[in-house]
Amino acid sequence: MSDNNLLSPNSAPHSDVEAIKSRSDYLRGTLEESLKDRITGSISEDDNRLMKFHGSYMQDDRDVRNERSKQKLEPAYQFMVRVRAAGGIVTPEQWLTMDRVAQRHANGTIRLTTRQSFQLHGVIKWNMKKVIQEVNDELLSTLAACGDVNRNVMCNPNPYQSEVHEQVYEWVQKVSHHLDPHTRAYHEIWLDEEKLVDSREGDEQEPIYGAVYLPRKFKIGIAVPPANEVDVFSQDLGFIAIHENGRLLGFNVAVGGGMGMSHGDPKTYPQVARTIGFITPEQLIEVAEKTVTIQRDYGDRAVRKHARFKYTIDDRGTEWFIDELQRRLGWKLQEARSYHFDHNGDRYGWVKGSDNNWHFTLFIQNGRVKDEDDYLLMTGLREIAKVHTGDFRLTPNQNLIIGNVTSQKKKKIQQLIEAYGLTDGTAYSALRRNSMACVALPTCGLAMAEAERYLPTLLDKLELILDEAGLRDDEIVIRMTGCPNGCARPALAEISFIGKAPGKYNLYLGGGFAGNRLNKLYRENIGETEILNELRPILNRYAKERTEGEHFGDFCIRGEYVKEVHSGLDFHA
Ligand code: SRM
Ligand code: SF4
Repeated sequence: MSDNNLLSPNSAPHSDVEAIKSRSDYLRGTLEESLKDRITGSISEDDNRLMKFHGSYMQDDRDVRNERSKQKLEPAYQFMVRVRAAGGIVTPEQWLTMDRVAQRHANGTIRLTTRQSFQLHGVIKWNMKKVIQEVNDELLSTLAACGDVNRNVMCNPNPYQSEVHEQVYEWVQKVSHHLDPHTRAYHEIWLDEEKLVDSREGDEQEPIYGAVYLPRKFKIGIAVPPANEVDVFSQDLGFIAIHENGRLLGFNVAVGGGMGMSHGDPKTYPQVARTIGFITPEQLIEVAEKTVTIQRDYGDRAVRKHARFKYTIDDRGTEWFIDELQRRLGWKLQEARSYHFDHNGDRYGWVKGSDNNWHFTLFIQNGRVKDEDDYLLMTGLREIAKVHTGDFRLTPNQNLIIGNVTSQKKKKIQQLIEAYGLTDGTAYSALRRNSMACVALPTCGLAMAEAERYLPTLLDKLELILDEAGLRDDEIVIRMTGCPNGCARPALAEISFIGKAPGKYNLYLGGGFAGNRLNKLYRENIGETEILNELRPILNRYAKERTEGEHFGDFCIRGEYVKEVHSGLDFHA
């Protein structure tokens, strides 16, 4: 669409959230008072909006919602706390802190997220300050983990291409830091730091975001080909590292991806980012900053459902964006370079980096780190953290890498892995190893169906079909979310389920194996029996008729189960 006749969406009346941000005094609102209020375990709706920028959401335990309502009790209010770590890399000490905080102040589990962050669930209001302080004491932060700002910057987690990975990670940290909010509110409210600025006197400034921040969340990810674990085309702004013989030459730039949509609203859709050119490493920060400011100025502040960067780009056109970006930069992008992605899943088990350090990728079912009677995952990781001298790396597929293990330390770590039976997933089907599910029930207020708690059971049943078809070791990417917001990036999976109602899912097929193509709706609103009945014949036919190296998603298109989707604009067509 040409931009000539298009008014800035900002000329329409702004949404309520814009008003809350605007009067919040750089994210302060009445949060401090709300946290001190002893009458309720909740905070006000306005403060809850602001709380997101500080890295937390108020939730209630949906498993007990009806029961509590019958007993005329207020919902079981609790808070989810999200802790950011650029590129998902943390030290063993930071891991131990997350473990301790989870045991003492949350529900005793740690959730590794699809954006390489940590989530704690079940923190009560009275413990919020303690949690955030302990996290900050270990040099981690929750600021900007949520909210209308740049979120955790993602990066390929597996440093097997050590030199180039190190160079890329440096840029990940720099861009993440560059886009951090400047407000002192976080330090004052949570860390009891002195009020150094008088925001009312205009001393406080957000040089990149401005006083009302962005119209909506913004996400950046950097991929190092041939691996695309970060699903770079799902990002608002994606960078694809172009490297040669261990040297980073620069990045291809891709813009306007995103996964969220709403059921029954075709104006909302998932989209893949479009590649617009190549830049040198030194140009990355400037490109990121200018892109963010374009979205700040042109993103829709009236309708939040239409406020993501992908709609700004689709409404005005990629050419418009390139012109505006180059105008703000004062220089031109180079032509995009060639590269190749061959997967978006994790490489499990031990891998040796080109610097001779070792990295062990563990399979963590749907990212939930907890102890169960027969599997002491959380304890095992704690014991490893106590002796580990390398790092831990959260993967975008909700798994965990015990990273940078020296040859000398490898034996000790391997002993602990064996002592606790920690699994690299080899005992499971390749389908399960390539699976992800979002949190959904009981904590997510937007969930329409189960995801994390149900996908393992569905996989048990699908594995029987795979065994019959001889597909147990064939890699197929499968994802499930409890609603169409797309937190496990389901629109990029070869098979995906998006929750519609309790026990009911839409089934999508045909995504690209390396995260490079959207899938398409195949069946709507079906339960488990229908899911198994629908997938059995397709998997059997795939086993018999696939061509050499053909992936399941490609087969679903060749076999005419679904049409190929080239752009989110065709997703519902
Ligand atoms: Fe998400 C909202 C969990 C990654 C798209 N997401 C939520 C909330 C906070 C629900 C809410 O608004 O009340 C969920 C909290 C559930 C809970 O109880 O913990 C939630 N999102 C998650 C996590 C934890 C899923 C997981 O299982 O790992 C991921 C945390 C990421 C992080 O560490 O920062 C998570 N969310 C994503 C992703 C994937 C990604 O970023 O790579 C997406 C799709 C990509 C994208 O943004 O387009 C995603 N989440 C959403 C959306 C839809 C946004 C949209 O464009 O419409 C919402 C709803 C919203 O923002 O209004 C949402
Ligand atoms: Fe909640 Fe929906 Fe995200 Fe799942 S996809 S965590 S149900 S918002």
